[in-house]
Amino acid sequence: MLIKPNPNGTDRPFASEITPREVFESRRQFIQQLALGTISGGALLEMATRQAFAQSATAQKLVAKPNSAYVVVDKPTAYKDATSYNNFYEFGTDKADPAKYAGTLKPSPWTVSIEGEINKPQVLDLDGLRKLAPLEERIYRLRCVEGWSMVIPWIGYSLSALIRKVEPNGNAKYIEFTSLADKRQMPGLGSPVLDWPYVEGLRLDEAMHPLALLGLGMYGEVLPNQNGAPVRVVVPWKYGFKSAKSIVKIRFTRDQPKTAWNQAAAAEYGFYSNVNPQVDHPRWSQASERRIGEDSFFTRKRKTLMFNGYAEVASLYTGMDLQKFF
Ligand SMILES: Nc1nc2c(c(=O)[nH]1)N[C@H]1C(S)=C(S)[C@@H](COP(=O)(O)O)O[C@H]1N2
Ligand SMILES: [Mo]
Repeated sequence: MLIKPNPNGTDRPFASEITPREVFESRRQFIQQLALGTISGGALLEMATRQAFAQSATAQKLVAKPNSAYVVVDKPTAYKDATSYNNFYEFGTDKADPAKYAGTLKPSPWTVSIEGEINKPQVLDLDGLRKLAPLEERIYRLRCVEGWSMVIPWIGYSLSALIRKVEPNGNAKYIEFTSLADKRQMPGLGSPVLDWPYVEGLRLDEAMHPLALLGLGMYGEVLPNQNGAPVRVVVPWKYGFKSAKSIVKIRFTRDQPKTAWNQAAAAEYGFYSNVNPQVDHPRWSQASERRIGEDSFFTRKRKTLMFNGYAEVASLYTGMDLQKFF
């Protein structure tokens, strides 16, 4: 995000304002079916997987029940795109680097240490994490601060289930997530682009919102390494960088965590980083976005929605100046 002067890219000129008929028709049909309720979450996933020719033959399947409360109107991004256009700086800063180099990450065995202002500190292994709550499939939009977005069928459960299990005490106001930082597994750590390890955080009430997800899989399988195997956070109403990958530590704190991107450039990446089309990044607009997979010559950019379209989180920020607390 600090690499290119404008990662959002210059807008391409549009040869035509008209969407090709085929694209328009299929989109209209899709939306009609959604409106009629003839497409279920499961069917949406099936469509996503059908697009996903390149889905790994070896990846472990992960069974999850589609949660129809968390389905978006937009078509899921093709698996191939979601797994080959990534930000995971521990493996390099190019979008293609994580898919190329994350093969050295060992997602098993894995443990997450849960510490800080809680009554029940503990270390959970993968089995413990997968059994902590019923696995759900939820289709979420993910909007990167750089100006692109995807739609991904995640597998996991509300982070609140884990939080309740460890019993935060009265001092716990924030929650901090730390990603793995192991030079032997992560070639990108050699570059000082961020102060490793990658750290992210939320206010505790944000983390308790049912939308905040502890992610263990996507597209019916365990997380691919480049997407943050074996466990990550997914906070769909915030810019993508709030969703830390490959986490090894969850710490409950009194004070606001020092997060990696905020430490690197506080004027550009605030602690809250809620998706907000009205608050521009100092170097580019946040008013619209490019949907990965749609970026053909004819495709117009999409308007970015407040809280990435997740208006139900607005009450978390009542009375806050969202220009100031960006
Ligand atoms: N540990 C770690 N987590 C990370 C990042 C990173 O570089 N390192 N990049 C973030 C950014 S900027 C985005 S947009 C999302 C991308 O997630 P995806 O590759 O699964 O789409 O991961 C986030 N989580
Ligand atoms: Mo991002």
